[in-house]
Amino acid sequence: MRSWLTNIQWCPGCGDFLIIMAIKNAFKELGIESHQRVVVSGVGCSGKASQYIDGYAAETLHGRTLPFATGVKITKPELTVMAVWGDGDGYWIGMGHFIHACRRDIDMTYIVFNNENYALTTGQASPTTPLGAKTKTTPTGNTIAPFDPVELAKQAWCRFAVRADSLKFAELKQTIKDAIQHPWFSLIDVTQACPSFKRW
Ligand SMILES: Cc1ncc(C[n+]2csc(CCOP(=O)(O)OP(=O)(O)O)c2C)c(N)n1
Ligand code: SF4
Ligand SMILES: [Mg+2]
Repeated sequence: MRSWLTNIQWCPGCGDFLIIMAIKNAFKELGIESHQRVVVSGVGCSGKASQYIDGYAAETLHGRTLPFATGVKITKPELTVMAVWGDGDGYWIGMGHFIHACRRDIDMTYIVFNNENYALTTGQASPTTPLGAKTKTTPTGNTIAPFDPVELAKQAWCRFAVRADSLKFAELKQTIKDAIQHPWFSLIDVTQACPSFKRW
């Protein structure tokens, strides 16, 4: 059998590796088998995550992960539903879906791979790029203040909204397990390395 690593398309040192290993371990430790779960992703480097995790999967449109995942949960409530996407995907084009998913509070785990840039399209500024950061679209430094997605989720009535760091692997895995077991909507905003474009 071919390893999932055979076709991996991420750069060496990418934080995405750690996040999907934490997800895989969380599923394993909770005893949630591949036929009992679905990972829905968007478009971006992060969007490839759904291809690399065994089980049902869908790589959907940029910004539309949450509506797709919502439809899956409504029609197949017995499945454990996880939505994964990037900061550009989830916090810009998908922002409206994010707020209303918090309000609807349907049971799913929403993990944002937050590398603070649009990585697949080679490093443009995103809604979480820090002030002053130099990117392809902010060559003299970002002048638009980033927002705090965890605080925004709480304002939209999300009862499980936390930040995690992919480098703190054990904590991240435990947070994912807690989020999966939370019977409503949960957000985990995961800080991750992007050695190719995040140089701040
Ligand atoms: C509707 C639409 N708009 C724009 C794009 C181009 N596009 C593909 S990936 C991407 C950025 C992804 O950034 P992010 O969501 O942060 O994911 P990352 O690659 O950083 O993991 C964009 C703008 C697209 N595929 N579809
Ligand atoms: S561009 Fe960045 S986020 Fe994308 S695979 Fe490479 S290191 Fe990872
Ligand atoms: Mg990104």
